[in-house]
Amino acid sequence: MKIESIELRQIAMELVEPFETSGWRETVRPCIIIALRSEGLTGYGECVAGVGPWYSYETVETAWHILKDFLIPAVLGKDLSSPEGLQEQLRPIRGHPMAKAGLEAAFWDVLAQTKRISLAQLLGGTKERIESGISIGIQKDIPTLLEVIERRRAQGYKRIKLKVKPGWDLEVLRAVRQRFPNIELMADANAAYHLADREHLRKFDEFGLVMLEQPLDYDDLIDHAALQRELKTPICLDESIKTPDDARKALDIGACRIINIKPGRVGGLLDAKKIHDLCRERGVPVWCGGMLETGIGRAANVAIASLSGFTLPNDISASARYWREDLIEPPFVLEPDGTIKVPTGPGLGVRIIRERLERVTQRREEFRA
Ligand code: OSB
Ligand code: MG
Repeated sequence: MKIESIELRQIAMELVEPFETSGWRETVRPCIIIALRSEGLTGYGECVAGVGPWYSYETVETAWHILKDFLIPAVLGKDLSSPEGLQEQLRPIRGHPMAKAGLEAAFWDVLAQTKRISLAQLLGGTKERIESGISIGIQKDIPTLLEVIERRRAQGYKRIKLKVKPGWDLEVLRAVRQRFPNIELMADANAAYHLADREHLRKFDEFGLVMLEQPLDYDDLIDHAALQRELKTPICLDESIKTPDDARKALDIGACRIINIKPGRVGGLLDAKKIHDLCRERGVPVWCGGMLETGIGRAANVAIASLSGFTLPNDISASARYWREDLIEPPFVLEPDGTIKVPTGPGLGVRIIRERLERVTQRREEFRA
């Protein structure tokens, strides 16, 4: 498969409601959409780097630079037949997993299209539907949060994830548990605490959370292992797991009991699958996290979440949870049983709405072999 051309588009999409975590607040979601052409087909990938270096060090600007000046020159005009082959070309370039993952995703889409199978099939997915959960940002007060949860439950979201931070945690969880004693509930701190907060974090155990996501530093494994020894609640790592080796080390030292897999964070679907395979071997549950993706990135997440080891609900909600108009057709919708259907058409299995993509494009550049 000769890579004939690659197009980068920086887009900006307005979120239907702001999204706030322990460390940042987003109202508009910029990202880079990568279109890769080969053998008369076009594959699409989404690079999830955003406005600023808050979740990780990557931003739209760094990703554009790395794609344009390093990743694209490394693969343009090359004849590559597998994601392993693509990864090999990118190996000399260190870091920048989100930039790599966006490019790799476009390649996976074309590859699946040439084989006339869905991306889910190509990845080895077996599920026809994936379980959908929702991540609810920090709200202005507790009554507002309770209303939001009520509304989301009514829409069919079964698993609720709450963003927490010091000052928006125990009291909030207590109120939520009082109102919803039996819901599947979890919390995500986005690295807002320190090991010195261990006494405070032990109090999370009283809420029966299915997991506590990334309580400590974004680069840490060691302190998480110490914390996990003291908590009943399973720790799930997000930010700290950047490679399959990180996942192996985390499991070896007991830094977590669950892993959130995000293709963007780990450099692509190939390494996301490797982490899935490792966790499955070791009996560790995984689920697919989200980065507020448009339908393009969402479709790739749905595909990887169709693998059998993704046994916990994913941060993959319906298109309407994020966008007034998604970039794809049909949009992802929540089924009455709280799941999302895995597309069966070739590649991503969704149609990209070119006019909408054009409308949200802020910068575009094309590279030809
Ligand atoms: O930590 O999981 C996270 C969104 C942006 C960056 C980081 C995270 C999140 C979410 C929302 O929690 C996931 C989603 O619904 O896409
Ligand atoms: Mg997280």
